[in-house]
Amino acid sequence: MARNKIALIGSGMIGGTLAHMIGLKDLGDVVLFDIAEGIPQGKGLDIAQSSPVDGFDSRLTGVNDYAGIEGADVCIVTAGVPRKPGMSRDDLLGINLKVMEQVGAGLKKYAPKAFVICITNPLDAMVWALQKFSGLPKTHVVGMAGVLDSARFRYFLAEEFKVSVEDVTAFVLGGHGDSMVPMIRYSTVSGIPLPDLVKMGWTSKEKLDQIVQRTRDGGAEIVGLLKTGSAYYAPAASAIAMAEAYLKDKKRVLPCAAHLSGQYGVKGTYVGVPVVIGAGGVERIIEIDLNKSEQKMFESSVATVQGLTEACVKIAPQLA
Ligand code: A3D
Repeated sequence: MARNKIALIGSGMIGGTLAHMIGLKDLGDVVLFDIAEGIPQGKGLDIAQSSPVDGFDSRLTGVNDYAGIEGADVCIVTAGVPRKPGMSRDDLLGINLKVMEQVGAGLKKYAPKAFVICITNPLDAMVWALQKFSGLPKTHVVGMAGVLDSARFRYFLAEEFKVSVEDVTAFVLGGHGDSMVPMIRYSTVSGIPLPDLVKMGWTSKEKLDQIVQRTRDGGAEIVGLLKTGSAYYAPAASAIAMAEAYLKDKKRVLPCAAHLSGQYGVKGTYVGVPVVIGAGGVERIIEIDLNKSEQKMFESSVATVQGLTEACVKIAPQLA
């Protein structure tokens, strides 16, 4: 059986980390693509030289031509620019939209059957544009944000409760940005919902509110510390979980930016919701019950995302 081919469109901080993780997990052969000459080739060679030490057989190559991604099973897109301190994700819209147009054309020509995971910010608008530019099925173009936002939430909660991160489940709905909606009611420690843990005295409502806010600001906290770019280890790990769910038909339930066609009362927008990922791509969108305040937060998050997609249409009217 042929090995899986995983194409990484963008070989910067996240792209390089993805390539290394794919090697360590032996998920398949990797093609790193970038417009910067030498970067994908250099990173590919460096990681390949670690393979005898770590004992993996993934082949890693670097290319500057989309022909190199031909026939990829999975494409993970990080091409574009990241934030600098003081910038919001939305400030990246104009420049990264142009990048999505090029990536979309490359995917359409060389990898029309791939499962595509977009990471480029502003995430929900970029994945929406990428699906339109590429023309790939909506089930096969998805955005990574919810897995990362939930992981941040889980990490902070595990720290607060002094329990293993493995026993904390959490998820975050809505757009990737300040309007994301961490779902307190649906987040648990081994099945015990957070509101019950407040009643049990494990934490206070105020502390929980602080954790929610820190989760919302999770990306900015790291940008502020790094000063020259944004987070890359946890974003890469999150995208790998999605790729693995597809390649191994795991049918994992993960929060992802998925195309809504009426679910949650939303049509034609990509936004973060829980989905099932398996060999069919996004196989199911899970509609959970929202209470009034969650519904309100979700709607305002959707409105923010729709504002960004409208801004995309102003720049690229063919997206309308
Ligand atoms: P960085 O290290 O700058 O890598 C981006 C790479 O894209 C660079 O190597 C560029 O040369 C390359 N590139 C630029 N233009 C093109 C193009 N037209 N075609 C192909 N490659 C191109 O950034 P990064 O890896 O740290 O971040 C990548 C993206 O992910 C940014 O937009 C970030 O904002 C975003 N990001 C998203 C999340 C989410 O949770 C959604 C988290 C962290 C970063």
